[in-house]
Amino acid sequence: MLKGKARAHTNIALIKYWGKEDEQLIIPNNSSLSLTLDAFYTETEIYFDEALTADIFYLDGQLQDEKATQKVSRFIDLFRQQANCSLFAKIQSTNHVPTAAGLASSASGLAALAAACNQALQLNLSKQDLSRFARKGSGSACRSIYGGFVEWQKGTDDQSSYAISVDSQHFEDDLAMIFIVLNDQQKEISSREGMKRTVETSSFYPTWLTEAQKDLVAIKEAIHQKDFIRLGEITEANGLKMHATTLAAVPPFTYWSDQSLKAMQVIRKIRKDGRPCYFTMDAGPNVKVLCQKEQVSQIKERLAEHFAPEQLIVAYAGKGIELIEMDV
Ligand code: 2P0
Repeated sequence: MLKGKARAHTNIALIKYWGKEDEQLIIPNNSSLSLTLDAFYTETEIYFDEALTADIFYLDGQLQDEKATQKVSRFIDLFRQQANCSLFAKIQSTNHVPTAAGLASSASGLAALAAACNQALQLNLSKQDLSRFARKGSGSACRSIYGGFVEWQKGTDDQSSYAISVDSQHFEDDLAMIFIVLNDQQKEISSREGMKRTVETSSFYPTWLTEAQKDLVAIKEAIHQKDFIRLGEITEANGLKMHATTLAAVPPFTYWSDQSLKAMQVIRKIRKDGRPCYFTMDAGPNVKVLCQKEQVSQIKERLAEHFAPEQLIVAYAGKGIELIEMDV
């Protein structure tokens, strides 16, 4: 039996990945930049075993159906091919999320699975190759290989599209992200479906691509200078531009709910009152607030005037993938 176990943390993009050049290989149309966080992570163990006659996949202790298992099987096939291995596998994956708030992430899940496969099949893949493999499971997963600030360089093909660690002189250690959990959205459009529709139909999409490129250059400069205000301004503006593309899609859609808009207003007000904080959103209604570590308790106190304590989750910069020793 071959076995491996790994942990990966989720990441939140400050410069968003939005749209694919190649849907099969998951080559993005724009480079992105994220912060890996400590509060949400996935631990995955995998056993390749001669005794198995099919792959079996448990998520949070629950045996998964054929559709979910097939998705995981196809991803593991990439590693089986590389290792010339034909064994079936048992996969046990656990998402560690502070509340049952729908924050489980494909980024940490696919990154942990990639690292577990790498260990079990003794492939000795470099971080760069592991990032390439994780990318083919879910784009944002390629960034969860590393801790702190991470840039996914879009590249042009399978070999050249991967994430790298951004040298920040530990700037990330000064930062925090407060999650405002809002589960009031009516209908989910997956990010995969949302970005596809935007690429194909949104008249704003070409502008998004030129703006994302400029924002990436500017945010790397802000990180280099450890300029929090600039970092926050670019983050907030870039997220808004991504979300603007969905309004010009055909048919139009938005991930924002009335509660998301309320959260944005509250954050602007806190900022106006002299506490620097900036929001960003992904393919759902939750709002994430980027702030400095030293300001977390005051900002959280202000947010608590509008949101219940269980809706507010504080995260700090997190680590990249870690291998975990197995007892058996
Ligand atoms: C991001 N998102 O950069 C962007 C911003 C959502 C909004 O990456 O299709 O699950 O598996 O590559 O990585 C979420 O999309 O999509 C995402 P696929 P993924 O974080």
